[in-house]
Amino acid sequence: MRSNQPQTIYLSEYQVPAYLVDHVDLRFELFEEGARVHSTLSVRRNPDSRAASAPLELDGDSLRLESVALDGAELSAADYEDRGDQLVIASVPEQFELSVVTWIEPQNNTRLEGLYKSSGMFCTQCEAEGFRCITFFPDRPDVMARFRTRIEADKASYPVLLSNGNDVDRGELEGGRHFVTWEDPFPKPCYLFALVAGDLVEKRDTFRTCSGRDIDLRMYVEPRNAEKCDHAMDSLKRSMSWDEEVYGREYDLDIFMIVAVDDFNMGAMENKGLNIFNSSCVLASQDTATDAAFQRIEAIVAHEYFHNWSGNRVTCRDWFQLSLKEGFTVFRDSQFSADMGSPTVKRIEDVTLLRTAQFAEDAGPMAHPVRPASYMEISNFYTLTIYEKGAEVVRMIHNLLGPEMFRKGSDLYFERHDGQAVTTDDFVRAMEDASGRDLTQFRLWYEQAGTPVLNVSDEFDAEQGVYRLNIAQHIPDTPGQSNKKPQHIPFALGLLGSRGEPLPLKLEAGEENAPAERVLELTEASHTFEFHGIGERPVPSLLRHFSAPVRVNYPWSREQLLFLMSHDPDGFNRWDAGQRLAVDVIQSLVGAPKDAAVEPRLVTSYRHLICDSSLDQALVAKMLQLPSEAYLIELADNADAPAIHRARERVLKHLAISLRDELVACYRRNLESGDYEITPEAIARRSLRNTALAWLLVINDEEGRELAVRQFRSADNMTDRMGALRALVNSDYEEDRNLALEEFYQQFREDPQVIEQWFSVQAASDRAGQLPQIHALLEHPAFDWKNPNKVRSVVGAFAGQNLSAFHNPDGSGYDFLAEQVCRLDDSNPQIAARLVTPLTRWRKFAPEYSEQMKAALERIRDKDGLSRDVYEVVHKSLA
Ligand code: 0A1
Ligand code: ZN
Repeated sequence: MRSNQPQTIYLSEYQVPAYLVDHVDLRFELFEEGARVHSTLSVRRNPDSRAASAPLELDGDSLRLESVALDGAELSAADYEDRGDQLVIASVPEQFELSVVTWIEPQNNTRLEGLYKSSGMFCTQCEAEGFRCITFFPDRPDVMARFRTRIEADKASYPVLLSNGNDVDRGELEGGRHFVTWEDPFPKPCYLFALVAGDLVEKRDTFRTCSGRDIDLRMYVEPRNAEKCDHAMDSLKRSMSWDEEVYGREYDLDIFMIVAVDDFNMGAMENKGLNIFNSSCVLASQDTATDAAFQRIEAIVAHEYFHNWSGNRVTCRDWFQLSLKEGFTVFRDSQFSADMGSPTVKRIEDVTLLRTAQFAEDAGPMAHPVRPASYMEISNFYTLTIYEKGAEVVRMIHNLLGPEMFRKGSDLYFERHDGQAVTTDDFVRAMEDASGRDLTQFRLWYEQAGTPVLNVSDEFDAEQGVYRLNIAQHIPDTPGQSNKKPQHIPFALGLLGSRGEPLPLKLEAGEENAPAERVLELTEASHTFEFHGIGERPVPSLLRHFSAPVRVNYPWSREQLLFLMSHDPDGFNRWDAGQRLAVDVIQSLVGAPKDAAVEPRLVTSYRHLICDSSLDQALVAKMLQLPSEAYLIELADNADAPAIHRARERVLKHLAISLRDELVACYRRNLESGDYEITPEAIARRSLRNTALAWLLVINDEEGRELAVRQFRSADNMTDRMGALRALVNSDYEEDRNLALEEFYQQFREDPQVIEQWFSVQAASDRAGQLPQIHALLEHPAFDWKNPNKVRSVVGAFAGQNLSAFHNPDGSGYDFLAEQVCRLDDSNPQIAARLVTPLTRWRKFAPEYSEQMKAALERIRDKDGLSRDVYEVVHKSLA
């Protein structure tokens, strides 16, 4: 059994493996009542290991050991020790073959790690430590082996049998069974192993690589999903050609397969040649997927494909290096998405996620560096810090080196480390060696946790014509880290004159041809920069494109923000100025008397955005989104979530009332006439008309109601149908809301991915998602505790998005979450540990909330037999 005695693992204690595995021969006998796994490992002592006579230790988890043989001779129980989580053989030769037979029960595997069943098919999830749930093995990424896998199963129930690499043999067996053998020529860590067996339909396509090889592309899905593959397949082909063009990376096997499964803990998995996806991250049709889902699918398909180089060909030495593959691959997929659509909009989306969720993580009890120094349960470290902040760190290297040097660096990295398991330091060294730049101080981004804070002040010396900018940085303490060193921060900026014109940034008097944008490199605790030849006090445009993942404090006046909203040449900063203004206005109304005035200039600026159709409509669609409650809470101290919710609602209603006619006009102007398209322009049109609808319904506008009902009934795509449904659900039109929800359910009851959306639109709404209604959703026949997507769409959406209900002052929201976490802890600890997150932020909230949140955490802590996953999160949060 899995050990629940949590043990901390330290990077500083890393040792090379004592034994290496060159080859793995696997044979799976799959049955309804379980699976027998025959494994033969070709093992040799690692010449680089100093542990000369170390025992052989193989990891295992929830395995029934049937037999062990060494070089063909069966071992007796006295020759080895089965410790449950390890198989230990004290004495082994220099080189040998070890054969192990284990029995596992995939049909009872609710953790969804290792081999399990989902909707009747067998599938695997081995990252990070799932392979040990299949057979005994040195389950660590620096042991790389060639795999040969034979799968045997009943032919009628499981006609499709897949694993990594190429299929090299197949045939019939007695009793209606059959087999297929797969061989993967590339050595890989066992976390990249995959197996699928099921009754699936196959969709095929091909891709011709830059060197003229034809790659067989195959998607495997349940028959009912056969029509939902085109978007993922097109995204895959776009990713393959983008990676050739931008990174010079060609695909290496002859086959590339994607499988969709309904029960999956995460989004998708990059197993070599056989990517496995959560159905919600790969299946799409106009009728069932929103624009956001189409874009997410394109990004995730690209992400998993890009891992073939950044992760598979060059992998991680140990799990502390996780961001080596994840940070780099997220950076690559965000570059790809920017190239496929609107770069500014993509940047806004990435930064919104980073500032709302990663900054909160970095300021909370689970804060850790991009390269953590310790962990208890590695599954808890698939975090926004590893992924999103890790990507920002790579983005900063890209910006410091410039695109050409960065490409030289990535070429060198891939060439130097192909087939190896390496560290983030190896990545940075390749960048240094290719570019000649010294990134010694930059490496602190990998070592120090916490979001740097930049305090910026300025002064204008009219006499000298000098504008001075003072920038001081400090990094807040985080668990186990204090007194941090200054980091190397690229800080992009521009200065605007009073007519909005960009001013040349002369760092020395008389400098010729000075640029209008510069990237200042901050390396000290504080700097002062002088800009010469400035005739009047300029408006600074700071941290353009969000050039570093930091918080900037500068005493903006509302006047300056309004000015930047309409004049900043950097689209990202135009949006950011709008966000800062809206934050300022909302914050000033938190706890204010009911009749306190809403800043009239906010209305004027939004009117301008709504009415001026010459503006970039994709940017306008983003600028009209008010900062989320989650972001406002992240920015607050002693947060009072219901008060923040009320203040935000007040601003929203005020804007909607003041701009009512403009909203109706905007809705009509953006009505679709032609066919459904997923271009940035069409997405912006749908976003604008659905925002207009949502705002109109917030103020119970009768015309808005009619438009919403009509759109709901006549929509030819899910974005519009969901836009109308969400607007009705968040309105006071209770009858229309219930009718729409019922109609929607009846129309899509057979489609689990759509029903997930139906659950979450209710659970996230303060109207439809109060606790009694949430309980009703959990009792709904379509709800399933074993399906992580359903759990996320009800429990996760309630605690993560329906913030005024979750933070009900009576504490009922916290009790509810604690109860669901305890319930899930036994069946799926990974999901349970992720669900705890909202409670871990207890220190952020005002005492009347935080005390009750803490008490809920303590109840979870006291549960009998708590999993290691939840133990780590809860104990660190209470420490
Ligand atoms: N490597 C995958 C994500 C992933 C991570 C962990 C998993 O199980 C604990 C599953 C998938 C990716 O980055 O896409
Ligand atoms: Zn990844």
